[in-house]
Amino acid sequence: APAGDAPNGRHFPEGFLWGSATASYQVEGAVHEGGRGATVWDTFSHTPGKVHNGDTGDVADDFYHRYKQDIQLMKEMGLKACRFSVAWSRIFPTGTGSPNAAGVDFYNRLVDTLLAAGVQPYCTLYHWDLPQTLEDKGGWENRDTAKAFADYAAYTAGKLSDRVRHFMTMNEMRSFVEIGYGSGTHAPGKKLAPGPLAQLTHNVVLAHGMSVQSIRASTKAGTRVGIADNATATTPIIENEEHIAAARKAMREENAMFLSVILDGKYSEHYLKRLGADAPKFTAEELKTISSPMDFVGINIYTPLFVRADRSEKGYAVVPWTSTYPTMASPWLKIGPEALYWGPKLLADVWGVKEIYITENGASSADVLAPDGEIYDTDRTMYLRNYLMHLQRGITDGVPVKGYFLWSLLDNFEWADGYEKRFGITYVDFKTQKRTPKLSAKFYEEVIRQNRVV
Ligand code: PNW
Repeated sequence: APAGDAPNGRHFPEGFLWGSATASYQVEGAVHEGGRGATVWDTFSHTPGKVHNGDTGDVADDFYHRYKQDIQLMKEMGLKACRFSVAWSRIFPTGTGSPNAAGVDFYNRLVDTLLAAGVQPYCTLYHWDLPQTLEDKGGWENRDTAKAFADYAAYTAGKLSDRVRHFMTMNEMRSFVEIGYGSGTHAPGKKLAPGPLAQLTHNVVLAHGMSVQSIRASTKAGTRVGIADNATATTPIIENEEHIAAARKAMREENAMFLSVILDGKYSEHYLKRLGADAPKFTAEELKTISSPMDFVGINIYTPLFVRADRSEKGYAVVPWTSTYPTMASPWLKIGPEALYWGPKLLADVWGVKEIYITENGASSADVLAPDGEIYDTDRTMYLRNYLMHLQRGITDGVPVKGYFLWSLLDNFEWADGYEKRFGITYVDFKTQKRTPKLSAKFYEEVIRQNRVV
C-alpha cells in the first residue's frame, strides 16, 4: 500500500461492484425512432415554460445511436456494472397491447454489448417515462396502470433474463409521485390534493409489488428482483445513543408510504393518523402484494435528512437546514457524506436487509472547460471521495452493500433543469455530442483500479 495509507487502507471487499447509472429519457434521444411511443416527459418538455431553457430529451446524449462508444468508455474506466432503464414506450408504445419488436431489439443489443465489454447489466424497468396513452387514462391515479406496469415488466424482464440477472422495478417512487403529481414541477405536472395523492402513492407501491410477482413468474430461476428507491437517509445529528435511536425511528416513519410499507407490509400508525380522512383505502391482500419479498434493496442517496432526539410522540425531530449549508450546483443537493453511512446502515439495522446496492449517488457541478481542454471538477471529486469514505466505513462495520452506481456516466437531460445541471463524470458537448472524461472520471477509475478510496 502507498505510504501514508490509513490503517484499514480504505479498501472495499473483493468483487465489489463499481458501476454507473443512467436513465432512458435522460440519455437515449431518438424519441421518434424504433416505433417508440410518446411519454409524459415528451409532452411535458414540449410544453412551454416547464423545462429550463425549453430543453427536451429529443436528442439528449443520442445514446440510442452512440451506446457502443459509451460502453467503450465504461470499459476504459474499468466499470464492472451499468444500471440503465428501459423506456416502457419502446416496448409497448401505448403502454399495453402488442409488443414492439424494434424496442426489444434495442435493449437486446445494449445488453449484448455490455456483456461483451465485461460490464454487468442492471436493468430498471421504470424511470419516470410513463407512456402518454396511460397518462391520458389517469396515469398512476388509475389502478389499471399498476396492472399494465406489471404486465410490461414481466414481458421485458422475460425477454432479457437469459442475460440480465438483476432487475429493479422502479426508480425513486417519492420523486415521481411528489414532484410529478404533488408540486407538479415534473411530468405530468399535476397538483393533486393530499387524499388523491395518497391513493396514487398506494397504486404505485402496489404496482411495484405486482411487478415483483410478475417478473418472478416470467424470468429464469435465479433472477434477482429489487428496487431503486430514494429512501430518505435519516442521519443522526450527533453520533450518540439518543440521536442514533431517533434516526432509527425516523427511518421507518419518514419512508412510511414507500419503502416502509414495502418492507413492513403495513402503513405506520403515525402515517395513517397524520392523513386522517386523506389516508389511502387498501385491503390486506394488497398489503401482502406490496410487500412481496425482494432479493435486494437499492437506494439512491444524495442528501441526508438530519434528525435529533426529542420528547414528541414520534421520538424524533427533523433538523432544518441553515441558509449557509453547503450544496452542489443543484440547490436541493446538500453535501452530507454521512448519509452514505447511515442510509444503508439503517436499512440493514431496521429491516435486516441482507443485500444492498447504492443505485445512485453523484453530484451536479458547474463544469467548465479549462484552456487545456480538460474539466477539473474538483468539487465533484471532493464530494465523491467523502461519500465513498463513509460507504467504506459502513461496509467495514458489516453493512452488506454489494455495489455502487455513480450518477451519472454522462451529463444528461436533468429533468426540469434541462441540460443546465451537469451530473456526469463525462462531459458532453450537446452541440457536437463529444464526450470528455472529467477529473472525477479519472478519480473514479483509480478508485476502481485500486478497489479503495484514493
Ligand atoms: C434522481 N430532489 O432524481 C433521479 O433518479 C435521476 O434521474 C436524476 O437525474 C438524479 O437523481 C439527479 O437529480 C432526483 O429534488 C431529482 O431532491 C430530484 C431530487 C432528488 C433526486
